[in-house]
Amino acid sequence: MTEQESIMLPSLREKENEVAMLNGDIMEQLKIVMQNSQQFQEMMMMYKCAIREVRTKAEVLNDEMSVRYHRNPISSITSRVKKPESITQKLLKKGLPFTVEAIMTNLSDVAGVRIICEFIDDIYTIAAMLAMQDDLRLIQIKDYIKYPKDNGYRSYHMIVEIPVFFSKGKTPMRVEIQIRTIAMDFWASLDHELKYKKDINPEDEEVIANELLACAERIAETDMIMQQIRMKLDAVEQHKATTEIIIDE
Ligand code: 0O2
Repeated sequence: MTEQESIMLPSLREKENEVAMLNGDIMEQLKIVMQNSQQFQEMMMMYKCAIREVRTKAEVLNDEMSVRYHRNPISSITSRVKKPESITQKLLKKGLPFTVEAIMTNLSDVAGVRIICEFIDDIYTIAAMLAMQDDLRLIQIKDYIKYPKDNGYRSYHMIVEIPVFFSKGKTPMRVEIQIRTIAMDFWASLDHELKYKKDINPEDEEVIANELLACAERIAETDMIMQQIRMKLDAVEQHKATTEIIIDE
């Protein structure tokens, strides 16, 4: 490091801190503005209702399949409305104005539903069953299971538009549906947690990223094996049922 650089660095760092503080202030103020605006509150309520509609659809499918096939393809469902600060960040990133209209037109993940399945094929079954429902408009699919992200992230994402009936009429609302296995969710939760750990130094970060990638691969392998075991068990069950019918006859 040259002498000039060693003098420059602290002041550069100070400037960066100032900018970060300024951004933090803006974020905080925008968050307050958003939370206090009636229009914003109404929009959040509408997204919560849209979430309820999607959750019900998934629960209905799970109930039906549990009666028909004697097992639950869905192990759990969680949902969330994006936090005001995350909405603000996304608007800033996309260079969009802080208006309800900009949010509703441009952001597709304000409402999010996460469906956790037991097996990989359950993901595609549930996704197909949702997609064929005629009140649901499929806007986008991102298949991070067939095409995992470079960091190892795996999940099936759908952006759908669902009509919600309010007192003033019907409003189509966008919801992001993430469908993944228990194992994929376990990995994603840890990965998500690490993103917020700001004090990791760059060398450790690289090592951790590589370890996480290796874990993602092992998890994907385990998911495949679990899937094969279940298919074998299904085949045994099927064979047993057929034999019982023949004996009865
Ligand atoms: P949060 O806190 O879950 O809301 P877009 O929405 O299209 O502008 P993007 O990133 O292209 O943005 O969408 P994408 O790839 O479909 O990812 C959206 C969401 O998927 C993220 O939302 C995460 O929930 C999840 N996700 C995507 N990549 C990763 C990843 O590498 N690790 C983990 N743990 N989750 C991921 P948010 O808004 O980033 O976060």
